[in-house]
Amino acid sequence: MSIQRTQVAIIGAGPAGLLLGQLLHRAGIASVIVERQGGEYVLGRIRAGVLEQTTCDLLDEAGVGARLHAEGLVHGGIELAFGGARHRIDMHTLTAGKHVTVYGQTEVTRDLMEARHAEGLTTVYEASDVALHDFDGTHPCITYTHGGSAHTLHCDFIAGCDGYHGVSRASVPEGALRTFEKVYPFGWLGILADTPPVSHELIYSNHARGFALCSMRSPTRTRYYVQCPLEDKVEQWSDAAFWDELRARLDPAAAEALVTGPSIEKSIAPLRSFVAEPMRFGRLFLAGDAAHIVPPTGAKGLNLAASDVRYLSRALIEHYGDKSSAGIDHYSDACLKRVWKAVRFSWWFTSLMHKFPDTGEFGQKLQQAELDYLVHSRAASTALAENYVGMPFEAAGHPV
Ligand code: RFL
Ligand code: PHB
Repeated sequence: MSIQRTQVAIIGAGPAGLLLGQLLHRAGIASVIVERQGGEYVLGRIRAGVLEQTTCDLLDEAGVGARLHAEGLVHGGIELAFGGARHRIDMHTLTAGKHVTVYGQTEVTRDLMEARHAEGLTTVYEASDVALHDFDGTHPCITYTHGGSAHTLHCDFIAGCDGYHGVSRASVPEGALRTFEKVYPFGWLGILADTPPVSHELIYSNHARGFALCSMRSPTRTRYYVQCPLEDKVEQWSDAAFWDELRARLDPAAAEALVTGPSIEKSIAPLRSFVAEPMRFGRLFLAGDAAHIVPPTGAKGLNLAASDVRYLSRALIEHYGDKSSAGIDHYSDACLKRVWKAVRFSWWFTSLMHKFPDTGEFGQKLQQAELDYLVHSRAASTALAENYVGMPFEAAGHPV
């Protein structure tokens, strides 16, 4: 049995936990990260690929932006495919010069892990039975099992960065939490392949057979998705079946240009919108997927995790530096304002682009009318572009 102490105990070594640890370290605040899985397992999860400018800025602030700037692909637009043609949304022009960067979550996680390792900071991988205690008082702690023995970590604060299925949100007493949820009646089947991207920008396709997305990780590695029934199992989908289905959902020019190859990874993700309120309980803060989930259509999941971490790191730095609790007290409200904007955008974009089993031809006609309006109205295109590149933060740290 070992007993240790740190300032901030972080549960979860995903992008939220690692980024928080790095930002705190640079401000001289000590943290220990406790993670259920091994490091290689965390790196093996293929997830998000699009970073907002504010996320890139935060990675710079954390001192891990070098490879992102060298290898990240700057995108000033996206393409919407429907009715057999593609239409470009020029985000760069519509948002007065903003863009997104295509850089995989795996790479973000790797950069953060390496920086943490280089600084000699503690991450406990393969920790089991993590439990949170006394976060409603002034002396919280967490307990866990590692290497067959029991450990207690005393701390000032606990950051619950342990994702949707984590222990942190589940530790909050019933009745203290309100949850809001929408489950979508389909999933995304995704594959990763070493093939050149079909287009130099992302293609979001609305098709009578269902939604498709052509994304990428580099000029030689693609990440493609097709909407699939929730019941589908990954084993049912051969590579050939995936490529046929993707090709069928693209406009003729893209279908013709599509280069196929063996998949490196293939997985199915369900789509869900979920928010837990509030995001703070005494000395416990929830951040990232532990507090909220969005369907991936708007590419907001990872960016929201970064935005929570931005607020939380600033709040804790203010607490230790200025002895002020203003940031801590404002944390939940500040995050949730931004979270709900991303939840709305992701829901809207999902609703516009997917085939819904229950809305029938009427629903499809409405989607076609809205898509046509969207690509021909500067006002509507601007609303999409503004949300896609990410909402700005106000100077005072409060979201617009
Ligand atoms: P993560 O990445 O889930 O990390 C949480 C970490 O906590 C660990 N953990 C525990 N550790 C200790 N004790 C416990 N009891 C624990 N329980 C869990 C986990 O092992 C894990 O390492 O959450 P974080 O850091 O908040 O980051 C959020 C992002 O990962 C997430 O928002 C995005 O990846 C969402 N998402 C996508 N977002 C996009 O923007 N574009 C995408 O294409 C996209 N695809 C996805 C996704 C999320 C998926 N999930 C969660 C199933 C595809 C999938 C499959
Ligand atoms: C991805 O590259 O994995 C990706 C890109 C954009 C999205 C979702 C996923 O909206």
